[in-house]
Amino acid sequence: MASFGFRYDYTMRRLEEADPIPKWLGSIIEKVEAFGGRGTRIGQVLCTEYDVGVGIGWHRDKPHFDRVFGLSLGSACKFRFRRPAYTKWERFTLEARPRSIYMMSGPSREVWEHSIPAVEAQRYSITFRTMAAKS
Ligand SMILES: O=C(O)CCC(=O)C(=O)O
Repeated sequence: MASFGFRYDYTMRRLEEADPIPKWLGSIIEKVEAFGGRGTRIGQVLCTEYDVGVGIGWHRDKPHFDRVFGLSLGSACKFRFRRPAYTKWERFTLEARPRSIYMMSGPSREVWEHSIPAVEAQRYSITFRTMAAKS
């Protein structure tokens, strides 16, 4: 896992500056920003490798970030969402195909949690985040 721009320090529970976003990501970021529409400025990038059997548990991304874009590479994965619905969970699963991108914004960021079950084949993701406005 490698963070660029900023990284969230789980021990200090705060955002820290990380290495600058590498130049080779520049043309991909341009495409992500175009996909995000006017005013989209990516401030943080996270590159993640999922070995066979590795996934990620239920969570929402930190509030320091606003929108999250995820580029899937390698194998496909089930990108699961859940939100509380009375005594149960309402669920939704997105098939994140290789070379596809998803965007999480609004309720998918702030209300729904997401997780990825253990992958059956190597997967990589590059996630791109815009920064939340400082309050
Ligand atoms: O690998 C991904 O596409 C998403 C990873 C994730 O859940 C996250 O960065 O919050």
